Amino acid sequence: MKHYSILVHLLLWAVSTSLSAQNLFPTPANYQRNKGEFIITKATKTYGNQTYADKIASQTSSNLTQSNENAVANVIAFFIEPQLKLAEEGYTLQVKTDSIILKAATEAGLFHAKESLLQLSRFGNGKVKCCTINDAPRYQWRGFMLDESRHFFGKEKVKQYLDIMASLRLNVFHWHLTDEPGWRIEIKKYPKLTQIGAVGNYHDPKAPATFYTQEDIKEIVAYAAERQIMVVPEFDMPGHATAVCRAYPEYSGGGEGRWQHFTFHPCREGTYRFISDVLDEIVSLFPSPYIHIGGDEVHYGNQSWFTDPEIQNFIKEKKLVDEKGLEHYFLRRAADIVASKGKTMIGWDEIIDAGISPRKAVVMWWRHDRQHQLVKALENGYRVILTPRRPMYADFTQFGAHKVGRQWAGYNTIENLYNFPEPISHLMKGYENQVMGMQMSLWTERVADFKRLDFMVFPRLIALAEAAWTPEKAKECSMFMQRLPYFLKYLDSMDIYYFNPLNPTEREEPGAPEKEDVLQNG
Ligand code: TNX
Repeated sequence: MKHYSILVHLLLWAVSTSLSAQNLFPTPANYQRNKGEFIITKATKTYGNQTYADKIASQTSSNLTQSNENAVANVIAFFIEPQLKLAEEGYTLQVKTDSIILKAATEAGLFHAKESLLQLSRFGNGKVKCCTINDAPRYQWRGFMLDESRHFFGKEKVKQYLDIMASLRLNVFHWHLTDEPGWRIEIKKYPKLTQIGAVGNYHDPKAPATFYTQEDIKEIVAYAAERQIMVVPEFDMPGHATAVCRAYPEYSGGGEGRWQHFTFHPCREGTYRFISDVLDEIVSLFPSPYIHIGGDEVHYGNQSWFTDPEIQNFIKEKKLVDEKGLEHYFLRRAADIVASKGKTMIGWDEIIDAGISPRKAVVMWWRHDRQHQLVKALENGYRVILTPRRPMYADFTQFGAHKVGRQWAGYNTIENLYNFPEPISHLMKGYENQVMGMQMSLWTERVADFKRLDFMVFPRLIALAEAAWTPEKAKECSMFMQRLPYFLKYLDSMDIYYFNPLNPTEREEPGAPEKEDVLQNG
């Protein structure tokens, strides 16, 4: 009988140990539950051992959820100790009944520790169970991409998403600011980019100009940096350049019908000067070491490259063989321009074939149906970020009955995102060090308002955050789905209109303005 009760006790302890990890998104690498709890009250003191730690301490103190129970005087202390042997961005969090100690070797690590503590306090209603956490991310690149060319959402919405990203320990905001319907960033040297290029959106080509001023950009970049998030801008070229070429037709590479002005003119020096000038302003606004230059889907709109005598002569003179060779020439020039400004370029997986040195470029793998492109990128020495359409594109639907959004031999459920990248880890065997991480990407052809934006992003972004942070051995999808309501409640407090996979018919699927869907599966 005695043995039996010890066994029951042990079992209950084991269950409570794993369940009590429930209040953290993403699940930490190591969590150990200890006896007792720390009660946060008005009297709880916070302090830090140096300037940044002190700043984090005071931010925490104003954001903690307090319990209405009493507690003995207790303290929360933040330490930056550069000599600590912790992974970059790693941290430890020790909760005892009378103290909580958070430690990291870097500012990013301490910031993540703080966000963990805020979640523990929020989801525990001011009571934090005693525990020891040793945490560090699986991947250094944990990203979210938002396309604001197809539809524009503005500063306040972006800030709200940055807040949520910070809570989820996501650290890269990839900002797709230029594409066919609109150019969304003020460039002082080329005012027509915003006077003309910013007019219109995906469903209404005459919509009034919407864009970010340089002051707005600085504000967002600073807001993100405060939250340990890097903002990586994308200036898409040589395709998806329609908005630029409408404003400055002298740089247009032609194109036909619907694809008129889709590409840059690939053999005029003026084009490269223009790109370099624009990048000068972009580089001065974004401290990120990376600049995304797109490079995708050129074949949609380069019809004139095949017929224009100037372009055909250029191909012959430069011995580029054909239009593909010309595309690769363009990409090499773009890579050199970016490198000349001290930055590393990122490009979609088309760039692998352009002969750019892997020291100069990082590849975003997006064509899930072309796994060989991923393998080739790795074999050729490129660093890679994983954002394959399946399961990482949030413009795909997430539930069988949903009608608005993309599908391609299925759709992207929250579980699909959570379980990534395990289904393809065999492709990356031996090249793990070149895999920087992954991101969920939201294209907004069919997303025109906040309601639908929220619905497509959440809660899949929470699953992405855990997939990118938590080591494989600590990932468990069923447990994640059980814990999910805690975070959904937090999203409620921010008025986020999320899809609830635990009760899929609870809310209506928001629609999008009608327009013939011209997306191709290129
Ligand atoms: C492909 S992903 C694109 C985008 C579209 C998206 C829609 C990529 C590099 N190009 O221009 O918005 O599909 O899913």
